[in-house]
Amino acid sequence: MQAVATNGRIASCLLALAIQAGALAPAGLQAAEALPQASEAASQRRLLVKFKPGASGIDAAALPARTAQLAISDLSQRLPSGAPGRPPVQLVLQRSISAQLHVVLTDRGLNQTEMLQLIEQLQRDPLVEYAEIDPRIKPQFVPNDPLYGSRQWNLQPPGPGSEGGANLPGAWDAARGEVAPGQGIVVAVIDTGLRPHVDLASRLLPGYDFISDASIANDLDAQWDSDASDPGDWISLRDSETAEFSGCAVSPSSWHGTMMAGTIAAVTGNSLGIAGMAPGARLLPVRVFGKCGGYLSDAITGVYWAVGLELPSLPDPMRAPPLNPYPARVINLSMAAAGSCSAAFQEAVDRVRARGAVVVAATGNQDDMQAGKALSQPANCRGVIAVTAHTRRGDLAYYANASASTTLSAPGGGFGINQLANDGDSITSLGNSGLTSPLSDSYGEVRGTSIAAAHVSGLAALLLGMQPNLSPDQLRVVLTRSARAYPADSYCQVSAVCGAGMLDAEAAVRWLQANPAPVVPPDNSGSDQTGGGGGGAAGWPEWLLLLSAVLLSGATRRRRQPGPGPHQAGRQQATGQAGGM
Ligand SMILES: [Ca+2]
Ligand SMILES: [Ca+2]
Repeated sequence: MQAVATNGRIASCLLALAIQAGALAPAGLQAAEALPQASEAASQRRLLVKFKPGASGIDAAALPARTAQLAISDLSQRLPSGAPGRPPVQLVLQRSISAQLHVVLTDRGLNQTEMLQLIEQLQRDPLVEYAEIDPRIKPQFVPNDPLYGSRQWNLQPPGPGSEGGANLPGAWDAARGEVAPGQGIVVAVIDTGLRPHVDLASRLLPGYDFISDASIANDLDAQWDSDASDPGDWISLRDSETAEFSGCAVSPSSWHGTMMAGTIAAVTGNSLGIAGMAPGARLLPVRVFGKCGGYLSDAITGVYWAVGLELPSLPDPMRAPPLNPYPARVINLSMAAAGSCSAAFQEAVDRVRARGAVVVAATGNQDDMQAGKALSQPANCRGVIAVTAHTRRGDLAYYANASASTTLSAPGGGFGINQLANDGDSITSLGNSGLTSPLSDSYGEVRGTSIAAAHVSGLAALLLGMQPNLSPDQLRVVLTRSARAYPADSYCQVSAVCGAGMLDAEAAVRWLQANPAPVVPPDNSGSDQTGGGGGGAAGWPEWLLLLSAVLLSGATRRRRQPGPGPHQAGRQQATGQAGGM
């Protein structure tokens, strides 16, 4: 492919991996039940009335409806007359629940004050044991996916010790309506491809494999083909000794794309595994990374295809793919390369934004304890939603790049800059047990700005499902205006490099409901991003394209640095410290 020869090779390193050492044990898990929640109806007609035992001769088990009707009618007659000018309230039996307990309707709608007055009058009747409002109860959507309750702190409402949760339950309820949150919205996962995980498969659309280099692709089919499944991206010791993969870290397969996809839109409510943020969204797998990463040119090509742009016809063997019939509204770029935004990446961002797609990117994992690390590309391209990562406690994650042009933060897991007590939990998502080629479905732990970006993509899909005509800039306004303040005295609260705040799904949904036509301020259109279009990395012998997630701890190997890029790629072995793994 000519484009490859003219493009700098983006040697990738998996700064970022995930452990999938088998399914999490279900011990201690519980399926959540729907929780009743009273609504605030403006006008009410329904109440419950229970007569005392023996009252009015209505104790018979086989209760004639007529008897209950008469008892309610008599009760109605005994009510004091209403306020001056208002006729007394008449009561009508709606149905009986038991011999003594009845659902009763008033003859007209009563406001809250009137209803409470009526209940007080009824309570004073010598034959009434109790009377109360028959409230409207809405089920609160609580996923029955077993790991939701036990492992997915990242989706839970914030609380003491878990200040960083993205607060999904209220968002799901408010966004739900008659359809699943995110329904009708396509999210492109520009990544390593996806596994047809049982907790994901029904959400997958037909994708495409844009890896143009056979050794990177690590598959048996053509360069560029319609199979976007992830065959694994492991680097063996032998691989690392070849010229092709020189400088690449020895690592098992990452299943990186599958992890991102699980957080965005895992099958939810199927009593299995995890819940996804936008259960109604569809996932478009666009495979651009394989062994040791991939080329910028392939990534950009995948982005163009994902939004439905026609690609130029190409000489064999790179046959032009068919037009994507499922254009994405959300482009998830959980990747990072050193340097300022390349001209080609900026152009891609501009073109897909012009088609109405929102571009979400990870700020990068510099993987050290330093604060104030500059954003990687493409997070530093103009118009991109740049997502840094925070921990369960709401601390800036130690590995996360963050600067003045960060848009906001989302759960990324791991320890934070301040190393708070009881912090450090990772994010649970989907994986595969295969260390090289895929074996069986698994659930694994991940941390990084990659998975933080996936959270923002998930919420973007949920919001677009509510209001599909939102522009990328309007969506940025919703996300930033609704972001939750960082915890008091946290690094981000005092440093101003973490963007607008922490992702808050319920706040975003409610903000959008209150502001259905968000106004985009001139300084909030994405033009405040730094580094755009500079092509500053052009002179580098090699770039690093990082799949920005981090593997859990164990023996650490440091990747040899191929260039002056600041990114260290440490990857570590599974230790099994994540419960049940
Ligand atoms: Ca292929
Ligand atoms: Ca599930």
